[in-house]
Amino acid sequence: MYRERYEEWRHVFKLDPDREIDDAKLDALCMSGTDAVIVGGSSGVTFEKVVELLSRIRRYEVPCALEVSDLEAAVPGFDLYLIPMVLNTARTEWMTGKQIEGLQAYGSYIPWDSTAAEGYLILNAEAEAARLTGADCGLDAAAVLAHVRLADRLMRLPIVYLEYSGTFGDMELVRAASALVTQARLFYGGGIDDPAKASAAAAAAHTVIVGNVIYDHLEAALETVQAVRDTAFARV
Ligand code: 1GP
Repeated sequence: MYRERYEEWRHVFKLDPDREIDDAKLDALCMSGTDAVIVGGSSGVTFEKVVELLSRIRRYEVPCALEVSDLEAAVPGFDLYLIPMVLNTARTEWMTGKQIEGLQAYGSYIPWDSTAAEGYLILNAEAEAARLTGADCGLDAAAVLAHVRLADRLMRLPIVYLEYSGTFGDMELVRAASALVTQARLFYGGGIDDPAKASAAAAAAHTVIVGNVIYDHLEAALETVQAVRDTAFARV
């Protein structure tokens, strides 16, 4: 089932198909000991770019997931498909609209055993994803936690993703969200650019996602793997 594919993940690298990465760097990432690679990005993601990146990652054993943000770029052959549903936007196309379009077009072909929805909360107003989706990033802690309950309890989404892409988030809030979920796995992503931040996020969330620093400072990105490995999730 789909949950088995990610329930042990603690550290994940997220690669953007719209950004270049050379073979040596990709080799270092895929051989780093990370639990998985997610392919995903907010803009400029095309079928061709996703196919190209997948075929390069497939030289390695590391599990590879596709975060489907654009129907045109839904490429077969991944171990897991993650479908974001943005919970903190009034623009319903990002919550259910694009998903329904996808189901109408490809409903019979979707590999349900390897497909999971992510209840997405975008919390950095400067992030490309926030601009694109019109996310309300001004939520206070109580509102964030209400969204987490909406995802975990009411909607029973298997993953809740606190997305601070581009900035390091509020770890106290992440910890509170992790404490609240009952069946969902809590993903955290945003601004992890050194081992200390990776470790703090790993204590607060079930799974930490490392993105941008891959392109800015590969050595620091690689160091986050061990930092997460050395950190226990701190149950509260
Ligand atoms: C982006 O959550 C990921 O979707 C990781 O964020 O790029 O800031 O590391 P960063």
